[in-house]
Amino acid sequence: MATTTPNPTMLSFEAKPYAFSFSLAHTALLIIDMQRDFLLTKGFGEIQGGNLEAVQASIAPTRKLLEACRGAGMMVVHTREGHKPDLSDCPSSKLIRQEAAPGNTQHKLVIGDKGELGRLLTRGEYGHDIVDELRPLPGEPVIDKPGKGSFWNTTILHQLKARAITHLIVSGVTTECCFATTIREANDRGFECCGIEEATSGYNDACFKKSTLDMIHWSQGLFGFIGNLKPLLEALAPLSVVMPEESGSTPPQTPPIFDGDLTIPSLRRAYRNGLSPITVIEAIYDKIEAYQKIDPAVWIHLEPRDAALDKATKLGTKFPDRGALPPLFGIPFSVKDSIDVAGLPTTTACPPLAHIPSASAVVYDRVIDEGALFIGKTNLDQLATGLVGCRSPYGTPHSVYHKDYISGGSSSGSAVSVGANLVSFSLATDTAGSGRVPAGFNGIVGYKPTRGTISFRGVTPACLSLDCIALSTKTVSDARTIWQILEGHDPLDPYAKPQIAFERHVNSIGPHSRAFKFGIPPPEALAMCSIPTRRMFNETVSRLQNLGGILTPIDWSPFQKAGQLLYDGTFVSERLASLPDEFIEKNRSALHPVIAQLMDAVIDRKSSAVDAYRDLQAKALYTRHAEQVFAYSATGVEVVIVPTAPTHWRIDEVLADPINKNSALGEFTHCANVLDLCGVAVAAGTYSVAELSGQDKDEGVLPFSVTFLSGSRLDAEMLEIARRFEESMSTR
Ligand code: TIU
Repeated sequence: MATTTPNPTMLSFEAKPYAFSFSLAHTALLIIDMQRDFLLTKGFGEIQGGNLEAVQASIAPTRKLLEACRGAGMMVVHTREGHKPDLSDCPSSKLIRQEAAPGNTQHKLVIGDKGELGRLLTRGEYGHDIVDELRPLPGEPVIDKPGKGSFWNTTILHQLKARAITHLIVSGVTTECCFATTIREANDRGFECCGIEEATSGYNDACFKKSTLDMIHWSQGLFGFIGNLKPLLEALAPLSVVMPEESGSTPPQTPPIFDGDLTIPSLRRAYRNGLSPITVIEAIYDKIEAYQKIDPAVWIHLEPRDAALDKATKLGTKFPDRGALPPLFGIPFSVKDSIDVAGLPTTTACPPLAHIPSASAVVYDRVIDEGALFIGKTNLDQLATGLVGCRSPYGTPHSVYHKDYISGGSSSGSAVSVGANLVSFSLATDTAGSGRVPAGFNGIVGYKPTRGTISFRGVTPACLSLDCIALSTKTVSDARTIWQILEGHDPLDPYAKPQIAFERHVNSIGPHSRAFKFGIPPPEALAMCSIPTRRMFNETVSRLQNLGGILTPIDWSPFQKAGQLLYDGTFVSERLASLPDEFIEKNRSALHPVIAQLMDAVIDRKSSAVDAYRDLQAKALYTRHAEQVFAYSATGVEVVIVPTAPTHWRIDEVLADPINKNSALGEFTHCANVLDLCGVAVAAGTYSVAELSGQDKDEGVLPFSVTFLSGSRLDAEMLEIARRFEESMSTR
């Protein structure tokens, strides 16, 4: 397994009230509001009577700080204060109070009024943007905030948690206003903050700066820490990676060799050092062609090599500066063939349903916008219905570990394309386990975020109210990277959740920062698992305990009942609701026989509207019960751990008994979307085929996979625990 361990380096530098200690991987530089409106003449700040000389003094030190943090690989977040052009997000207190002051001569122009840098503090205007010296690089989040603090009505807390950030180095303007408010807000949410004296300033430094900073570190650190720039730069210096263009030397004449590692941080590093995406495309097409001989059932559509090379060439021309590449520059990916790519047929492995969309799915466009390279569309179980990978007219892919064993489905080709190292990631879907099960059977990560947090627009539904985008990746960190790019409210997706939800605090220091509580299914639920699955699941539990996990009793019944509801209830009828009327009857001969049999059984049930409402009510009740399991309380757990699948079938076993073998595989995955959970399947070692089959003569190994489940919108918490588990597996 590739090692993507974030740099665990602990750094420390002198600060008040005592040294500020932080781990690089869990720290972000936060640069507050270094906007033209606050820093330049004719901007909002000057119009309000602010002393520009004072605030401008912070630009050069902030730039030094920014360069040092970028050089060390630290996350950088920028904020901008401002409002929507219609000012609907600007409270009257902010708009009127100062202007209404008796004898006011200073606040003649207010937010939204026209100034020489554009409408004041209004998004999209020249003055609202960040000064040239501190311009954000692609991939660095820019938080647009309506308040003085950075947390009110923004997604910053979520974005920091999504990257497992617990410590903040804070800079920017103005010290007395947005800088101080942000540190106070961050402190309430559990962050350890250190403000940098030289890299912040305000409009009245003579009166306020010292007091503002003193108040932060007063009383042994009431709100946080205050340090100086120089000791921080000294602490960061040893970690600095000097970019070729910064060093002034000519870039290396021989481009770096591609080592075959397709994980995102590794490719990013190679591209920064001059690797050409053309080299990567050539190498992976060689591999794809070789793999066709091992498994010809992975792809439904493969981009021609020349077309992919052409896109790689254009990408290189579009982004000539290797120090400012978008986050997915040159990252090759595949797409499950139920997800639209404009101009290519979407088949859902069901030729009668094929159509050629004129627009691509939102998820496809997002990754393309960030520089990813599309390689092809992958095989799946027909209508995205199945967990086996044996239900497609385009052939039956097998596990990358063993030709006799199933790939899992329905995102079969997606998982194999990543598991066989043909692409870095795949965009897939997961309704009942379709992203997690095949990930488990191919030794990769299968992540199913909370439903409604990634747009499902442009995807052919399987069971629309339960469908979810899934990501197939090599590592948890890669899954997290893609998730952060894809996430966001889509007002045109009827199942989208609101953008901002209640968020829990972080535990940045002390014993709580590493501890977590987890639950597992009871022994009777695990009894159906194969011998190696049970053995390895027990080992996984011990490993989690060694990582600080506290095994905590949970109520398993909502998980079990929700799983049954999906399989035995009326939700399967929703699969028919997304198809044209009488589609099954009219196309039976063109359908995969198992799918036809399954759909006929659903039609024959003649479920009533009453049945469907009863199931919806049961779903609501079980969801409430599951919320209790993950409650933000002394009894709640952060994650529930389950084997991704109870066993691993051979292809011939599934063909002999297609429906029962399929249903058994969903024992630990069916419940997740019914209960509105998030889940991630993570590789957890291998076992010998002989242990599974009981036949000493059987050769080879198969992958074991564990799935972490957590409550609605607890993705960030879940992924960090999963990442720590994965890290422990690779450093065994
Ligand atoms: N008015 C003032 O001093 N500052 C602000 O309104 N925003 C920030 O501090 N960024």
